Amino acid sequence: MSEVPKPHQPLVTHIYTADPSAHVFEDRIYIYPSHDLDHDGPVNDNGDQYKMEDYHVLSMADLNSPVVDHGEVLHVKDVPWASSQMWAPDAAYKNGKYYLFFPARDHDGIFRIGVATSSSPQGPFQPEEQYIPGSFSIDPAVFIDEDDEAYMLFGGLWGGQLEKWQTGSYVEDAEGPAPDAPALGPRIAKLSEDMLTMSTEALEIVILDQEGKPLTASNEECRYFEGPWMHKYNGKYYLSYSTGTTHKLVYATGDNPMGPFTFQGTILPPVLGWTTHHSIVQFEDKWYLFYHDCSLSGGVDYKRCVKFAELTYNSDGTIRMIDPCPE
Ligand code: FUB
Repeated sequence: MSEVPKPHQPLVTHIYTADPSAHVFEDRIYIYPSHDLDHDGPVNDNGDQYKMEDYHVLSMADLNSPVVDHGEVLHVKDVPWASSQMWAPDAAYKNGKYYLFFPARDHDGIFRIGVATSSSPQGPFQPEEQYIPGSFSIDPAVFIDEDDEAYMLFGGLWGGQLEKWQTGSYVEDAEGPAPDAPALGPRIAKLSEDMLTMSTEALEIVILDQEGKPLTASNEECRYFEGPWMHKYNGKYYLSYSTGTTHKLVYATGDNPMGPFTFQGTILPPVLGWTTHHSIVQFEDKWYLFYHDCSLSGGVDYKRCVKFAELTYNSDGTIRMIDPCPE
């Protein structure tokens, strides 16, 4: 199956895809998305409708070449520690190997993050027997800095269970912070040299407003919800993420990957569907946003499609907001 991609159009239409993590490996653009299932099961705030069971890898030689679906590269039945819900993955390259990082529920229903390896960016990927020790919640995003230090960001509210880990252990009925308290931030940890474990504690990233005060939990226009992504542009670190309940992709900037970050603004306003989730990648001399919406299914929240758009910066390093429906 191959289709030539166009900006703001589904990259592929033969399967439902979401949560695109894009990388340039071996001079091609590789996209590691979630693979949404078509089903009639329950829909709720716990995210039970996101019932994904496997991953496909997509790639293209450039933005004017057909998209190739490399097929199923990992299935939940092949992951000993996982039971269900293979949500947003990411991939990384180090030590001559490709690593697929992915969240799934363990056999107790708790989201954990696992890793699988391959000699090729196309997969297939061989999972580790156990999830990454000490991992929890969802949406891993791996950032490798210019000094080769690898970091894993992760975390998502509600169905992603981040609220349940505020004490450092899993508390089933834990609530989020009070409205005027600092919002929960994504977590970040350094990865070990072999990329299979966290070599530091998973610290919470603090996101400040323009006055230097932590964003509060009630500030749903700006505060972190899920889907972290980190990239570096002109020596600055950019942390971008979804605001969840207000359905935007926004970003903050900082001088250190561990934070703090200062909120800057919106990258993509709401698109069709509840979730919004993205990645940002440089290919040759341009930057691109990969994102999803639900246009392929006419608006069914759990039947999504991956798209791309060019991303540009102002001379001060701020990101120009992208119009998801250009004329
Ligand atoms: O695809 C399942 C979940 O929906 C992801 O993990 C979230 O980021 C949201 O896109």
